[in-house]
Parts: sequence; structure tokens; C-alpha cells
Amino acid sequence: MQKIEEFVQVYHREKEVLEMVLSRLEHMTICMPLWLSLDSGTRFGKIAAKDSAKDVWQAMAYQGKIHQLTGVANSIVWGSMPKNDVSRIQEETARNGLRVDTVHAYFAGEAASYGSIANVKKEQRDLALGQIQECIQIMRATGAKNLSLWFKDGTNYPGQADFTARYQRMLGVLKEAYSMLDADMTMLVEYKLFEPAMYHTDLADWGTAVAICQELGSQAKVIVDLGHHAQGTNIPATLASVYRSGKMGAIHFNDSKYGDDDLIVGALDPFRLFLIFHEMLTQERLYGNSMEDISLVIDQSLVVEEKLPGMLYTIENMQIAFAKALLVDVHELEARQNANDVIGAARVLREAYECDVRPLLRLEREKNGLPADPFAALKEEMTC
Ligand code: PSV
Ligand code: MN
Repeated sequence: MQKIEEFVQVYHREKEVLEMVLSRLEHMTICMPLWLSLDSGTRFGKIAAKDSAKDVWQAMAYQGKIHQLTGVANSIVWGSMPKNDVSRIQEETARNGLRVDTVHAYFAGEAASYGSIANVKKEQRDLALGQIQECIQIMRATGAKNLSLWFKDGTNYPGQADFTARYQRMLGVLKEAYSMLDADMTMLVEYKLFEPAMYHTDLADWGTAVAICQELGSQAKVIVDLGHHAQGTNIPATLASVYRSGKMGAIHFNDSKYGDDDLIVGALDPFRLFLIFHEMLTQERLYGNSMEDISLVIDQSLVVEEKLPGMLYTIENMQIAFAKALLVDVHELEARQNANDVIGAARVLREAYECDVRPLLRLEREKNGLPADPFAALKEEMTC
């Protein structure tokens, strides 16, 4: 095992800073949905993969394996289903060393076509409310603290519906749902620019999500999904806006090139991922917004990727970006910012981003009794 002192020269940072990085990596928690290891698909249909879990229970076993190999992935999203076997959820999470962090609502019925909580028909809105209520019951049974809500609601053609009437119906149902929460539960509200609706989406942007959460109360917070914006949107700056509203609740991590592509986070744009962690750390350091209060949730699909290696790659990309962001010399950065030294400030960030933190990650894993190379450990287990 390498010694931390050896890294002082490599990264040009004091031993105390490197110890802080190791400790932050050790305490990092990444929340993963079970659908990562299930068969996934595209708009052209579901793709059956040879290595996908056959059901949610096997998906939990896969998740347990990923946690054993990485030490950061014991918290999961339970995607509520038409029928939820609560005692089996309790049993299987315990067996696999997992805990349910979040329950994600699934909306049945007309939800996919004419909407759930914004639907013009009251019986459809009641159906959606009933499904949210069921999620809250699963939360009570499993100890999950986050209810995550994303709605397919929107319209496809001009004139199809009145925007404001739909907004008011949506708000009405959310207020009823909010009143059902226990005092220690958080309602996480997710927005998305487009898809499945193609003309307008009822909850399309962070501003609308913040406004809704403000109407609801202190237990309502916003989810920022990295793939839910117009192309070119500056995500770190968007995060800063949501933080300033006091409504930052969770981030859904994924990567994309065109739209909500749900590719492996950090696989296409690792610099953006680094900047996202840098923004979170800035919010924590300067404005008291602890990272502990924000759920880091993976929300992507593994379609052609091998499931377990895909999950490891996801975690590795998250850890690498976080470690690099932790290495930023913030005092130097502030000095450059205060001197309007544009290139100097940009180079301070770049300096941290260019560090190869993989040896530091290996050290952190070894210190915590984890395999230094989780990919090799997985391969070895698979061939045994
Ligand atoms: C919508 O695209 C989304 O990102 C929501 O977060 C859902 O939870 C997830 O995908 C799965 O449908
Ligand atoms: Mn999402």
C-alpha cells in the first residue's frame, strides 16, 4: 500500500488536504436505481441483455455485489411498481446489505398519454394520488426518506389543453400528496424539458419546480437531472440557481450528447462532472449547503453496456470527478477571482482536473479493505 506522504509531491497539496480527500471519498454515498441491472430499452423497444437481472430481487443482489466491491453504493432507489411486495423489499435489502433511500413513483393508467396529476379527469388524478400514497407507505415500511416524483405530463399540440389549468390541477394534487408526508420525509420534484410530451411539459424547468416547491413547503425540494435541459444549458450555473432558492434536493447523474440520452455519467464529458462537484463543494464551503443534504442518484440506462462493469464504471467516474474537485486549491482560486485573473482562475481548476487521482483512489480502497481494482475483482469472481 502506498503512503499518503508519497502523494504530496505528486499533487502539490499538503498532507492534510490529501487526508481530507481520502475521508470525503470514504464517506461518499451514491444512490442507484434497481433498473440499472434490469433489461432496458430505447424508444424503439426493450433490449434483452444476456447479463441483466431477471427480476428486481436479482437486481438487488447485483447492487449488493457492487456495494461490496466499492463501499459506496448501499443506498437504492425503489421504483414503485403496480404491485409492491413490501415484506420482500425489507427482506432482500437486509440480505444484500442495502437500504432504500428513495421511493420513485410509477404512474399507471392514462398517465403516459393525457397525464397523471395534470389530467383533466379527476379519476385519473386520484389514481396518481393513490400511487403516491402507496409510495409513502413503502417509505414508512422501508425507512426511505425521499419520495421522488417525475411526471410524464404534457401536451403534444398547440390548443390541446390550457397550460394554467393543467398547472393548477398539478399543484392541487401535489398539495394533497405533500400533506400525507411524515415530518422527516422529503418530496423530491423533478422537471424535464421535453419527452414523452413533445409540445409542452407541465413541469419543464427548474424555475417552475422551485416555484412549486415554494408553494408546497420546506419538505419539498427539486431534483436536477443532468439530461433534462436544452442543449448547451450550463448545469453548474443552474445548480447555483437552485441552491440559492434553498430548494436543492437531489441530482440525477447521467451523461448525454443530444438529449436525455441516459449514458454513463462522466463517460462523455468528465470535465462537466468535475465542475458539478466543484459547484457542490463551493456551495458547501461558502454558503453552508452541506453535500450530505443532497442525494447523489444515478439515473441512466445500461442498454448495450454490460451491467455490472457499467455500474462500476459509473461509480469510478463519480469518484474520480469528486476527488479532482476536492483537490482544487480554493484559496488560490479565490485569489485569482478577486484579481480578475481570468486565465489564472481557469488554470487553477484545470490544474486539479488534470491530476491523475486513480492512485489516490486505490489507496482509499485499500485503506477501507476494498479491492484496489474493483473491475479485476469482479472479473475474478465471474470466472470462479
Ligand atoms: C425521466 O427521464 C427520468 O429521468 C426520471 O427521473 C425517471 O425517474 C427516470 O427517468 C426513469 O423513468
Ligand atoms: Mn431523472
